[in-house]
Amino acid sequence: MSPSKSPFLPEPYTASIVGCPFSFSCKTPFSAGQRKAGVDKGPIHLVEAGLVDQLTEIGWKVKFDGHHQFEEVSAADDPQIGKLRNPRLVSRVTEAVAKAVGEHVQNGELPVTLGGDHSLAMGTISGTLSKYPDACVIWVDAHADINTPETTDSGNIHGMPVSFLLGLEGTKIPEFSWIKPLLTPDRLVYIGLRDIDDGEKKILKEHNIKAFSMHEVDKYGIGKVVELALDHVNAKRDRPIHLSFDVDAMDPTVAPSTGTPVRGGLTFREGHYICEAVQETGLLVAFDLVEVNPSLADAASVQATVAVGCSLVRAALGETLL
Ligand SMILES: [Mn+2]
Repeated sequence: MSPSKSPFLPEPYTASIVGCPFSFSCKTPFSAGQRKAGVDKGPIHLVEAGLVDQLTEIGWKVKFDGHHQFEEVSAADDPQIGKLRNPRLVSRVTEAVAKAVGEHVQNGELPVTLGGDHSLAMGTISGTLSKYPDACVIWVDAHADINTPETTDSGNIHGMPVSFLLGLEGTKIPEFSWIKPLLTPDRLVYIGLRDIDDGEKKILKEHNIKAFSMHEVDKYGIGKVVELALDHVNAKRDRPIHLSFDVDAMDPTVAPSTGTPVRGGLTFREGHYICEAVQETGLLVAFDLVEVNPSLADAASVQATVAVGCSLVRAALGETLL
């Protein structure tokens, strides 16, 4: 019951919880005046469920200074840029998250970011790359989140963070110029995909991005998939790893309370295995658990999703079964 030896983190191992109770998604198109970003209580629920004590029990020093406070940008001051919805708000919040995560990694801490929607990864991964520019990213998700401002249908930025991190065509938007596109396609790998837009499929192919969909999880088993994923982004097992885990990668029967559930997802054990195997490498330097959204289901489903969320974080930080 303790974290693996890390070549990157000084002892005592310290986890810093970055709680981001915010969601920028808009389900239906509406005019700028009516637009409203939603508060997403997922991170608050995870902390209230005892996550800080749980991580302390498995050997971490845990820092948690309360949930992240967000700057307000009124909808009237934040009209669409092209198709992008809430662009200034998302940019400002994710830039602040990048700063917070960047400070934690500079301090030798492992940031555990709880979200909130996956646009937050623009911030978390930028923060990680500010200290570890050669870090690789394992993105566990039902969705690829790699639309560009040009390929997106919805305009929701939570479907685009990866394209900004890679600096793909169409992402050079002045409001997001703070993002340094340090990530390269060869240092990114997906696990769990099953709901990919046509435009995204094209991007994955064009940039030769390695992705293990649920088809490969079925075909090879999760053990082999994680090994192949690590071989791809981290062949020598010497690069820092940023694990960005969208709870919607899990099957909706396991984690029902999330913004965009897609059936046919990871089982409880498959999700945990990914976290355990990454932890075993000793190379984890940052972890995101996002899209736990308790406003979207009945009380029992919310409780189940929050419990799975806490359990995945524990697995990523070194809770072992034996
Ligand atoms: Mn996602």
